[in-house]
Amino acid sequence: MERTLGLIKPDAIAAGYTGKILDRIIQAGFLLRGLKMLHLTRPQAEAFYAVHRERPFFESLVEFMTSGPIVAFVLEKENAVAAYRDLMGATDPAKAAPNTLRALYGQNIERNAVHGSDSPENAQREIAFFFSESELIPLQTPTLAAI
Ligand code: FUP
Repeated sequence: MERTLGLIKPDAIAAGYTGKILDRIIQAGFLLRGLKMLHLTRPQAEAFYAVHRERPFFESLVEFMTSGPIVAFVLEKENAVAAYRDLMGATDPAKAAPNTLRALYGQNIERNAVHGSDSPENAQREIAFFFSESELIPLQTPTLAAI
């Protein structure tokens, strides 16, 4: 089993897609190990996207990512990193495969609804960016029906 870090971005939350996106993820067989809503500060957004610091879209991206709350989550599944990137679709929603999260809920290459780690190494770093070990659920808790 592998873990990955996902985000629902401010555009998708403002548009009311939070529940639909989480439902798609759960129905696709990912286990939710951690979940929180937060509003990134500018230094946090700059640190999270530090790898893009020299890119022309960096300033606009930081502005967007701090424009409203986000939802952060840790997913677990076999090949979770690649599987969740498949579910998200291409960075540009216009190029994303039909029925992917970005095709369904993204507006453009910046306001593209969701984020997912791009490698297991980055997943570890990004999970630690948002969650302490004690905030991650190690085992699936029983459902109400099973109690
Ligand atoms: P992805 O891994 O699919 O999220 O894509 P990238 O790491 O290439 O880009 C990270 C984020 O930068 C994207 F989600 C949105 C933003 N971005 C832009 O705003 N403009 C671009 O041309 C490329 C990326």
